[in-house]
Amino acid sequence: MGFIPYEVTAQDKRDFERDGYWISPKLIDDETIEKLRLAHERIWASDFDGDGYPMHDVRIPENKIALRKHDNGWWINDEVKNVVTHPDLGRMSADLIGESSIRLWHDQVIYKPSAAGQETMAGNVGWHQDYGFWKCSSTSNMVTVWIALQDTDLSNGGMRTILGSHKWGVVEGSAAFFDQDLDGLKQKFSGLGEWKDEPCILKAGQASFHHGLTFHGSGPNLSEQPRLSIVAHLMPGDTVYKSGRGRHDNVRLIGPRPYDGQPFNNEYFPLLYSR
Ligand SMILES: O=C(O)CCC(=O)C(=O)O
Repeated sequence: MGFIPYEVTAQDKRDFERDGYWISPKLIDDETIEKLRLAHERIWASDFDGDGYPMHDVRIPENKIALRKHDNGWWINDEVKNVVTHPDLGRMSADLIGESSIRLWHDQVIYKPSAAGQETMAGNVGWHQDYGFWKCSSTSNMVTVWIALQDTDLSNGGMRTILGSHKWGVVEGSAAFFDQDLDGLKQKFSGLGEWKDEPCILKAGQASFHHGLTFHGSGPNLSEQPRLSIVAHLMPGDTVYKSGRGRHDNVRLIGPRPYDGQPFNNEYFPLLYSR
C-alpha cells in the first residue's frame, strides 16, 4: 500500500485543536491514487471484490449530475479497504484527537460529477457536523479523513470547513449532509459563532482531517471532470453504543439486541492502530 509516512507534529496538533481541521502533506503515492481511481470505476460499475453486497449505495440513477456515494466501500473493494484501515491513518488520527487507539466507524466512497455547465445544487453537500449523524456513539471525539484522488479546490466542488466550529458543541439539526441549500443552512447555523469558511485545497493524495463536530459542506463541481474521494470516519478504539440518542445503521452491526454501553469492537469496526 503506497502510504507516504508522516509524523503529526505538535504544531499540527495545535492547528487541529484550534481550527477543528488540518491538512496533511501528500500521504498516498501516485500509483495508489491510480488504483483508487480504478477502484471508484469498478465500484460504480458494481464490480465488487468478494461475494458480498454494499452497505449503502446512495445514487439517484436518473440524475447524472447528482452526488453519489457508497458507505463502507471497504466491504466490497480491496483497495479501499487497504486505505481506510491503514495503521498510518490510525496513528495520525490518534495523535490529532489525543486517543490511544483508533477504529474504523465507516467509510465513504464519494463521487461528485461535473455539473456539466448547469447551475445546480445536485452535487452540494449541506453544512453539517458528522457527529450530528453519530450520536449513538459515546464520544464526539471522532475524526474524518477526506482523501483527494485529484487536485481539489472550490472549482471542482472541494470541501469547505468552518474554522473553530468544533467548539460549538453538538448542534441541534446538524445532520444536514443531504440538505443542498448551503445558503439556507448558513443562515440557520451562523449565529452559533464566527462563520469562517475555509476551502480545503488539496493536491491529489493529500488528506484533510476534520473533527466530528466541525461544520463542513461543499458546493458544485464546476470543472469538466468528476471529483473523486475516499473518506475514512474514525473513532477512538473504546467507543461504545449510547442508546436513545439517534439512529444509525452501525448499531445493527453490533447485533440484534444491542445494549447501552456495548463496544463497537467487532469485525465491522476494525482496529487501525493502538499505542
Ligand atoms: O465530500 C464532500 O463534499 C463532503 C464529505 C463529508 O461530508 C465528509 O467527508 O464528512
